[in-house]
Amino acid sequence: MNESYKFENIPLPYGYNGLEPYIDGKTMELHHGKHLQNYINKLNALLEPYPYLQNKPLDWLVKYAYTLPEALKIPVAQNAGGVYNHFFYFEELSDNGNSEPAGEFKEYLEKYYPSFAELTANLASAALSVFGSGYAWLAINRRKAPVIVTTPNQMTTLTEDLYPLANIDVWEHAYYLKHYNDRAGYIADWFKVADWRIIGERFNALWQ
Ligand code: MN3
Repeated sequence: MNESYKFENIPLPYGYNGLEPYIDGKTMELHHGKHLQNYINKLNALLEPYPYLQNKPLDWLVKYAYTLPEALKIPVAQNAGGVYNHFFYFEELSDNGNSEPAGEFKEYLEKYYPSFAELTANLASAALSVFGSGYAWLAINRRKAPVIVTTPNQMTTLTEDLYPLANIDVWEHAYYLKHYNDRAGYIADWFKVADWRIIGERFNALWQ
């Protein structure tokens, strides 16, 4: 996530219909083309009058938004968070079907979770527990242990010094057209399209 101003949307590595039947094409089209694009447009507009912020990478803006001038703090946190969280979310999904952790990532997780099913059950339970809009995350803490946490709205884990591996967007715009109020059904479907090979690459990149 080293991009900086002027931010542009990243094309999906799969078609809008690529995640069906788990996540429908219309939801993906609106989520990527409208919701994410709106965060990108707002972030660019916020940074446009501030050249000294235009070379800051996205993860810096997310992490240090609250050090910015008063008028920028909250809107930059919200919109940089919205861009970061969605780039992260769309990147980890794939049309290659279900997959599980492999290699060193699998061995690492096995030290902390008796089974992959237990990890996914805990992550699903966290996603279900989010009150209102937000995310559930699998992240790595400073002791290099995995943690499952939730964040409200467009907050990230970076401000907590937790390095994210995966996030489940549980804003209603992520699922309402297909799943209506059935968040649990959407979460189960998220696991059908989450690509643990990509999540494992994020894990590997943390130690380099
Ligand atoms: Mn979203």
